[in-house]
Amino acid sequence: MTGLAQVDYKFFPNKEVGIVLAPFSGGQAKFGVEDGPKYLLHAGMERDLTTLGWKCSIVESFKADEYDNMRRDRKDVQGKLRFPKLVGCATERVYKSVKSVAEQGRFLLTLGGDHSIAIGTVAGVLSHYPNAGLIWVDAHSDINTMTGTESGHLHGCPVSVLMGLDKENIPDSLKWVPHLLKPHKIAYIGLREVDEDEKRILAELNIAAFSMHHVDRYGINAVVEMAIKAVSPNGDEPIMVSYDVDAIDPVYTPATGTPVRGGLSFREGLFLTERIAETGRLVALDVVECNPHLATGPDQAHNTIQLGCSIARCALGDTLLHRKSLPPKSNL
Ligand SMILES: [Mn+2]
Repeated sequence: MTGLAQVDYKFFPNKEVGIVLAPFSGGQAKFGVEDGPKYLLHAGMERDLTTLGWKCSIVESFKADEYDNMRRDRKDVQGKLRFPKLVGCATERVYKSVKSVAEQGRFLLTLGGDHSIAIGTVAGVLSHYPNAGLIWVDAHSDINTMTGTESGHLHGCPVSVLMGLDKENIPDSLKWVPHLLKPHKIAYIGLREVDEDEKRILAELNIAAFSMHHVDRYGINAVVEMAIKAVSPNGDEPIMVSYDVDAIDPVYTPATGTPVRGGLSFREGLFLTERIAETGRLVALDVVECNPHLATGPDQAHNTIQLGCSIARCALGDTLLHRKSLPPKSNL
């Protein structure tokens, strides 16, 4: 149920949200994820956010078919990397859209697209909010370097590009990316399929990484508190969430490119979003990797898209009850 948002957003007193569309699939091999934004909007996202009291504006970074020719260019490879020019072009346009929406003082909701688009969103958000912390909700750590990547798909590399790891091997097409993300300003939630080289990087850089093991051991509430604390130790910094729907168990979000069993439950996936929103410091959310065309059974596309919409609603202040329904603090 959606009613008026029950959260005060300290950075957005006017409650304006820019919905940035990033219909892009060039960071991985499967077509269809470029239709994510269209399906999410069709499912009523704008209407729901309006009900929550937000003024919505839609910003198209580019059209879904704009990169079709480049997407089919088999020569766009560099070493192991696939489609580096395409990813460089598209993510730079996402970056420009995100930066301008941030400068207008609007909450940033970016709809992907595959997770390579976060190169643009995170760079744009950190350009405007240099002290923002980033919470990366994902089954994968997406921190493969240009030489460490096994698949060569750039949706597995955005975090390393944003940090400028393995800098000398970053292709020219991604040279525009400012290396604004520091290892102590990111925390992961939901990890369960991490390459060996990535495990080494996470350990060496001492990155706050909460896998499903930690969710099992401490519970989602403790994990989300630790993640918030890790990326915003002063308790007043802006927070961005980059949410790959594959963090949630494929029972609930089956229509995604790289599903991994053993993920967050439906409620864990939404609770962490509600809790981060409750800080009043959330400034940006990505919802990525919804691929309605990968559904293999009835309701699979619908369920995945609906959960994508729910994540956005929770981020923008939807709650299960009215705030005043909470018992007084002394009774908690
Ligand atoms: Mn991802």
